[in-house]
Amino acid sequence: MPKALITGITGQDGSYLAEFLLRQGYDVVGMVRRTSTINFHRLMHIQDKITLVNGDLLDQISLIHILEEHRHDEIYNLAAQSFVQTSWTQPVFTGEVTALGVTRLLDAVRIVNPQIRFYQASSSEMFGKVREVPQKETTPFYPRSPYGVAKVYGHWITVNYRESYNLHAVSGILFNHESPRRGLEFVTRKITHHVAKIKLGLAHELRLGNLDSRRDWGFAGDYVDAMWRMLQRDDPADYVVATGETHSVQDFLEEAFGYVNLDWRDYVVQDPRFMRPAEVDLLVGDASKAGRELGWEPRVTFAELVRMMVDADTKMVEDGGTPM
Ligand code: NDP
Ligand code: GDR
Repeated sequence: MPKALITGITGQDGSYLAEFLLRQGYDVVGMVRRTSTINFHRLMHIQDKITLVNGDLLDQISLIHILEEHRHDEIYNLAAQSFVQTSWTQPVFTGEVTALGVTRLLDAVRIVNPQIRFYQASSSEMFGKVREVPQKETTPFYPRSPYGVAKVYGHWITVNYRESYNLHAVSGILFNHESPRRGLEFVTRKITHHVAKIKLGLAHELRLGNLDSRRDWGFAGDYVDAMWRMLQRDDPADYVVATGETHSVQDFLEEAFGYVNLDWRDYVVQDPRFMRPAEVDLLVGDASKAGRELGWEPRVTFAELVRMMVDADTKMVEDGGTPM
């Protein structure tokens, strides 16, 4: 039975990847950091099938101990301070976790067992002020946030450890991917959660920032499959994972409100608090290398994704449940 470690298992992608690896017959170990309240709500349905261990990307000793104790075949490094807006107010912390955290983990791999295959969660945010459209593996980076800058570091240190120490370390440059398990602060989930509350009469407005920015939005469940495929190849390489379609925040609003027969213009208020000091205006990825070499392609369309999220939020709000 292959054994995998997932850092960031309590997050959106971590929960989908854990489910995916369990279906592939893996022994799944998830690293969680110590918190005063338990935040395993995305994992509750599979908690008895996985092993959770304590560790933190800020503490390299904890990483070395985990690798020594569990002897993994694969590591998926999904842990990060992943909210772009917060990276302006906590730039140093973001750098410690999202940039230097990658080095701490890579170096633990080098020390404990350089045979472990390593996946780094790189991001389309690295393209920032885009140098070409669509963006592919060879497109130069121009990050526009402390988060994007930290991810560029994480990306290059992964490439560097592959080239310096011959590690099987790969970097997946994933474009935005969403789901009913997306954090409530990200724009897609913020919209679908508000649509559900407005429809049910529990909210009356939605305050947002820039409605013109365009993103390449896919479904998280499709994207974790690409992560796994990257580690199954004997020849480590980096891949862009995207749908190849781009939509504005306003398109997302139209699709989500329209689905429940409401007009978004009646509810959305633009609020400077949600504007960013520097914006990424347009992202759209070219995932043809992943298609060719990994046999990967996205399955869920933009409209299906929006509807899936609105349906899930409506059910959750109706049931009075806790957000995933
Ligand atoms: P989430 O924000 O949902 O999850 C982040 C995870 O990282 C959480 O489990 C969090 O733990 C954990 N974490 C944060 N800091 C630390 C730390 N110091 N030590 C250990 N764990 C920590 O992110 P997603 O699931 O959306 O994304 C997964 C990864 O992919 C991230 O690296 C993100 O930057 C990257 N990415 C995401 C994209 C997307 O569209 N979703 C696109 C491209 C890249 P806790 O629950 O305790 O906070
Ligand atoms: P992003 O996602 O920054 O692309 O990072 P987010 O959903 O936060 O923003 C997308 C776009 O929507 C605009 N926007 C708002 N965003 C938020 N969060 N809240 C608002 O009220 C709002 N109004 C407008 C933003 O300005 C932006 O243009 C995500 C994260 O998952 C990263 O970790 C990941 O690396 C990238 O996607 C790819």
